[in-house]
Amino acid sequence: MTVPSIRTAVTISLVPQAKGGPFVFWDDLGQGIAQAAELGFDAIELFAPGPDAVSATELRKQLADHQLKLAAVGTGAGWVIHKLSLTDADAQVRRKAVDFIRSMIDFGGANGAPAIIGSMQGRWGGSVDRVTARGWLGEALVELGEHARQYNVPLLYEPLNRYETNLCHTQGDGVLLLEEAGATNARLLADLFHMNIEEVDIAAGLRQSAHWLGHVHCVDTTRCAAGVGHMDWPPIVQALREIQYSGYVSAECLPWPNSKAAAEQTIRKYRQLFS
Ligand code: LER
Ligand code: MN
Repeated sequence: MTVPSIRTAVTISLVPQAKGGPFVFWDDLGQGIAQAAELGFDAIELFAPGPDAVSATELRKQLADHQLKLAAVGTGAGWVIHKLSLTDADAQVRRKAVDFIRSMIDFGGANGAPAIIGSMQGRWGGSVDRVTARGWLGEALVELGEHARQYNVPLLYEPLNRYETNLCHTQGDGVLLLEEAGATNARLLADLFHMNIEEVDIAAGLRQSAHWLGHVHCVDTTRCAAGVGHMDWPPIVQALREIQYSGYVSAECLPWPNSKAAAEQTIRKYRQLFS
């Protein structure tokens, strides 16, 4: 169906506090997995409340039964539920944030999947200046990337738009952050929703990430499923081909008009774009 190098994933959220967020399937892991398989996705991306919400063994079995992979696990529950961030002014909170992400790396790693650092990066402000916060973030990306190595997966770092962080907004700046920190086992996550707000040119941003690119949240300008918006797709597909991107395109999008329709729309558009 799709070219072997680009694989497809769809999101499942098990975090009630994230209701209203950009996830296709909600609450019921088994049902989400069954629907993802039925539609022909290669994998699911899981947003879980913590490392113990689902047993890694049980997850492995359910995925194997449906011939699905785990593409990635989100860590945003550490922020949404526990208000932990890697750039909090309080060293104890920063340490708890690192520990939470370590446990999510273990959870994902047990199923061959990387963990994503998005909202857990936090923001600078108050008593913490930008350079200090970027320094703490860089150190955490090194430490957590090294922790992920044992599972042969990278750590995924996601630049976010200006309304969600003030630390790093673009792929180009993400490359700088990883290079300056020496985070050699971290890779960038390109979320086209954030990129549509922050990049001068989305395709150029993807080219800038080049070998640092590890995952794509592939959604439309509306944050609905690909195809439900005014994204200019041909240059994006061309850029991914040029940099020989071989990771997942994942539907971290709103369940609009409902979960099933968003998933169907996504897989239809992914096949059209990436076949
Ligand atoms: C949040 O806007 C987002 O895109 C997530 O992937 C961050 O964890
Ligand atoms: Mn995202």
